[in-house]
Amino acid sequence: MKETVIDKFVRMCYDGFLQGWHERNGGNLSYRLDEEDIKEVEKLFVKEARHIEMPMAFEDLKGKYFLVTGSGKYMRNVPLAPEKNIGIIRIDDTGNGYDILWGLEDGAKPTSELPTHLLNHQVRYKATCGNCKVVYHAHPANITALSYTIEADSKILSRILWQSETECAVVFPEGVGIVDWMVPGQVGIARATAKLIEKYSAVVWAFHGIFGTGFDFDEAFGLVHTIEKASEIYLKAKSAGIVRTITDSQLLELAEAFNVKLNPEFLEV
Ligand code: 2HA
Ligand code: ZN
Repeated sequence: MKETVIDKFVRMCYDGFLQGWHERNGGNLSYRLDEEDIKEVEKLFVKEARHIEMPMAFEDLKGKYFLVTGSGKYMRNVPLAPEKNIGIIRIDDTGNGYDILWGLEDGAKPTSELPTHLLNHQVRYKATCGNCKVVYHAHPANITALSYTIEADSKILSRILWQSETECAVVFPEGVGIVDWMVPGQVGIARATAKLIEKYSAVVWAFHGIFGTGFDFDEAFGLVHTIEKASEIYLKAKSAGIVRTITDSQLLELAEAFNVKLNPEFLEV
């Protein structure tokens, strides 16, 4: 049977839980629906939608539809009752509010990180010529642990990741951004993240977790998975004692072989 867009969303939520990235109500996911997706789900829309105002306007997202996880909801429970734990919203014509068209039953609201999700969608949409549809926030242990071992510097982080697993430079040749510790769930951290997500497909939140984006669920999940794996390898190698690593000229060889352009600001050759 064909997997619907809601099925794919639910599967990603649970996949993240199985990885151990969603303790309690940690993490959240949003997906921008395209025309085809909307046709698939519009039969589910309620007649009288709940309307909610937001603390800021999202001018470029007016009229866009998003599947989102619910505030305070556990990723672990999403497959048991999608209509209670996730929902579909449509940003209204002012860009300053939204209507809940499906799900988030019993008065539930979208994720507490909605400002960061929507701002990331807005920025990434432009940066990828409309390709980016998924924004994913997770709390993987190794990425978070790694953020305690370095300054909050995107170059330092990106070089560590590129050097920790050969695949990394190919998967994120532009690097990975990092935002220093800030209070989550607020407009300030949303703006700081959006500034970096313009350049990087993923941004680490120091001492907290990561935001990863992608044109589909596989790409966004795979990106976070790759960064988490590289972080794990780095921490293991560091505790065993690093005696050598992938060199910059090897990174360049890799970039040539896989036809990607590494961010020149992060190279030292
Ligand atoms: O609980 O992950 O950042 C949701 C979060 C907040
Ligand atoms: Zn979080």
